[in-house]
This record gives sequence, structure tokens and C-alpha cells, in this order.
Amino acid sequence: MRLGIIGLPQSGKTTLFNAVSGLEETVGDYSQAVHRAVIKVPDERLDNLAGLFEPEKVTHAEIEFLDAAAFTGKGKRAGEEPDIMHDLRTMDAVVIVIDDFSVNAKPEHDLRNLIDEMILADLVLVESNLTKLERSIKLTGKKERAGELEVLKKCHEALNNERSLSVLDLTEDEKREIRGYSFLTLKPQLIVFNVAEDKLPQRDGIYESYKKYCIEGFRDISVICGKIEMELAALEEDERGEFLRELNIDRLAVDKFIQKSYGLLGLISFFTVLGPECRAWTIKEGTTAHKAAGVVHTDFERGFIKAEVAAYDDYMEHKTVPALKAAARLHVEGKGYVVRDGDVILFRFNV
Ligand SMILES: Nc1nc2c(ncn2[C@@H]2O[C@H](COP(=O)(O)OP(=O)(O)OP(=O)(O)O)[C@@H](O)[C@H]2O)c(=O)[nH]1
Ligand SMILES: [Mg+2]
Repeated sequence: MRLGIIGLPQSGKTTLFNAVSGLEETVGDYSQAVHRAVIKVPDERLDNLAGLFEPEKVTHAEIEFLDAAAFTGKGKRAGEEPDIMHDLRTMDAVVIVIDDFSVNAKPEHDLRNLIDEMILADLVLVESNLTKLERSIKLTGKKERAGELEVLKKCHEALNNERSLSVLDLTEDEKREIRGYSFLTLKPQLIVFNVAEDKLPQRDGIYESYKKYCIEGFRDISVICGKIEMELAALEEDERGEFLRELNIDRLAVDKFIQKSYGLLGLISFFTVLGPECRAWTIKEGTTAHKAAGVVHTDFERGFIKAEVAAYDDYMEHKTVPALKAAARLHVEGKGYVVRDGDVILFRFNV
């Protein structure tokens, strides 16, 4: 999974990037430097399973973060897409960081501006392709791309009316027609309202006031104080625990925020615990045991016999395979079983 962090200059993008990555890139220097990092997805369940098995190795799922250059409303040249847009188009989702901490913060205004910029970038892309495509269909008489043209026209109308493509409710077929364009306003969005330290006690109320921006299945919001999270991320684990208690927070806000991105992208985790490694794997919701086996190893998919599955909670309660069996909590499933979030799976295969 790849997430692109975007925002206006000095909104706290690098601060948030440091908070999720534990890195210590310079903040506040107006450099608009671009950073990348692959981070381990925090997952208490994997840690607890590892506590049970004491494996040699614990492997978390991974997410790549891009700390992109700021949106400034200026392309390199008129009609030319800034590099940042190319980068962003390869991302699975965008994280929009909004300055809600500075004295003159205008969070809602800034959010509108950023969304408008993404709409504009998509509009430019549609316009430059619409005429080309029309001409090509006319010249060659080939009708294969007529479907694509229809969807592009629909997109053009929405974008021209300053609406994101996500509101179009495109069908899966329509989305397939335009997949190659990687439109920004079709990517799921996570909005981070970056609030000041002294606002943290009010964060639930602040969250409520921004909840109107949530769009089921497309956009979610988080209220985070990036600066504190960054400082906490730089601490050793036991020290961090102390501070969390002092600040009266149960978990890092960025951990919750990463979990949200999973939900938004329709992703779930399952675990394998056999042998020297406990490991978390990421799959799309609705994936079958057969396909999930292939994520672990192609041989598992090719030679799939069965999957022995127990839910995470049952594992934590019964702790061993014999105990799970005795309690009838270990299920033997076939290829068609739809994997659930938190399943602990042992694949039986034969190649
Ligand atoms: N008080 C407060 N200041 C913050 C917070 N987050 C960021 N800042 C400050 O805002 C300034 C900009 O932060 P950066 O993380 O560098 O912002 P940026 O969006 O990466 O900036 P550019 O890359 O230059 O566009 C720094 O001085 C940060 O210390 C926050 O939660 N609270
Ligand atoms: Mg920065």
C-alpha cells in the first residue's frame, strides 16, 4: 500500500511523515523536500501473537509513505503537470494534511483549495486526452475505445462543475475504462487536521465538528497533533508508554490513522504463525483462502489443499493448536473460504 502525503506549504506534512516513520527529517525549513519511507504497520494483534509463540522473527505488514512537495497552485509551465502530480498518481490513497494549529489557520478554506487543485489537475488530464481520443476514434474508425470516451466525457462534466470524480459513483466497468489515467480525485482520502498541542484535550469535539467531511468508502478524517506525535515517535518504546499515560492517550494517533487507511482501502490483515516467523499479511476484503495462500507463497496457491483457520481472539484465549481443536475453534476451510480480518491461518499444500 502506498500513501501520498499532500498539503499546503508549512501545513505539517513532514512532521506527520516523521511521526509515522520515526525518522527525523528537518521540519519548518520551508524546503518542501520530498521524502519516502516504508514503515511497519503497527498491529497489537501481531505483537500479542508473537508474545505467545516467541518466534525468531516478527514481520509486520508494510506501507510506503511519500512526503510530497507542497501544493502551491503553480505548475512548472502552463499546461504542464508538476512532478508532484505524477508521483501522486501512483499512490493508492492521499493523506491531506491541513494546518489547524497556526494562529491564522483557515482549515476549511485550505481543504477546499486543495481539493480544487486536485480537481483541476484531473480536469487538465481529461481535457488533454478527450480531444486526442475523439480524433483517434474518428480517424481509425475503431470503436474499441468508445466506452472509455463515454466515461471520460462524464468525468469532464463533473470536473468542469468543480466536483470530484468520487461523487460520480462510477460502476466497476466504468472505473476499469479509465484506470490508466489514475485520477487523483478517485483516490481515497484521509484528511488529517493538524491541531495545536493545547487543543488535544478537545480533540473529540474537534473531530465531531469536522465529521461532515467524511464520505463513506471514500474519505475519512483524523484529528492529530503532528508535533506531539512526532516527538513521541522519536522516543524509545518504554519511554513512550509513560508519556502516553501522562497525556492520557491510549495509543498514538498515527497508529489509529494507519488503521483507518486500511479500512478506507478495503484492506484487512491475516496472520501466519508457523515456524520461526510470525507475520501479518495484507489482502483486500473478500479475498478467498486460495488467493490469500498465493500472497504468502505461490506454491501455497498452486498446491493448495486446505487452510486451518482460527480467529485471533480464539488464539489468544486458547493459545495452542490442540487447545483450539479441543474447543472446536480451529476450522478447516477450502479454497473458497473468504478470509476475515484477524484470521490466523495455516496453509496445507502439496506441490
Ligand atoms: N504547534 C504546532 N506546530 C506544528 C505542528 N505541526 C507542524 N508544526 C510546525 O509547522 C512548521 C512546518 O512543519 P513541516 O512539517 O515542516 O511542514 P511541511 O508541510 O512539511 O512544510 P513544507 O514541506 O515546507 O511545505 C514547523 O515549524 C512545525 O514545527 C503542530 O502540530 N503543532
Ligand atoms: Mg515538508
